[in-house]
Amino acid sequence: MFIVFEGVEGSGKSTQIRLVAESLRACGIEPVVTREPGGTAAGEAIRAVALDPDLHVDAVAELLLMLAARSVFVREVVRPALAAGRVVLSDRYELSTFAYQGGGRSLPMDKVKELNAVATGGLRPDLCILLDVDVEHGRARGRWSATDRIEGEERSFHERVARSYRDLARSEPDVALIEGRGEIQDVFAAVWEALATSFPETFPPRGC
Ligand code: Z5A
Repeated sequence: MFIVFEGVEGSGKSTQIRLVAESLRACGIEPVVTREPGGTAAGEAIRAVALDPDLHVDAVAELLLMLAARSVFVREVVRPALAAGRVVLSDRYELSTFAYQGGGRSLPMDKVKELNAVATGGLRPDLCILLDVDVEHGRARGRWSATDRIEGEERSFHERVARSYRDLARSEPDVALIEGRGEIQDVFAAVWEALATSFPETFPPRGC
């Protein structure tokens, strides 16, 4: 089972993945926890280039870097884990590309999706948990420091990303839009409920 967490910076993806992973462990399931771009040695090297604030990377190059990392990620991490029957929890996947490169950079969405399908070989998540937090709220959580090139983009870029995510929640299949502004444990309860509604055998409604 392939579960992806998405949202703007500071939306709480890493926090919620940690809580879901802990609850799965209590149920005797050890998930594969990973992230994009990254998750493999090549992916982490590509991430370093893609996010380096000292490098000039144009929008198309940025898209292709994300997809290069994704191709390795799908083949080296996700497919083998799914073949072994594991639950994969990933911090970001293709919706990030649609929102940041399609929405934020205004690259043509049909081409972005076409190229993405080449990178993924058509592998889609079973469920995408999209944490809905507005840009200011995410930044106010404090981790934001503009140390990566994309984080350092102007406010209007991040507003386009946030709008694009909300559009994608309506247009893409298998996306659960979760209000991300509440207390961590309240957000977690909503995340778990969405997982339990779709896959009650793996995510028992009352936990383990
Ligand atoms: N990117 C792209 O452009 N295209 C692509 O295809 C892909 C990625 C795959 C990777 O960043 C960058 O790559 C990203 C998009 C781009 N750039 N931007 N911008 P990343 O995923 O590594 O970093 P991030 O999205 O900026 O992650 P983050 O800041 O770590 O956010 P998070 O994981 O969603 O949040 P968190 O670490 O769980 O929480 C942040 C803080 O808030 C932390 O102190 C928590 O304790 C706190 N927190 C969390 N939840 C709450 C609640 N509910 N209340 C209060 N405080 C909370």
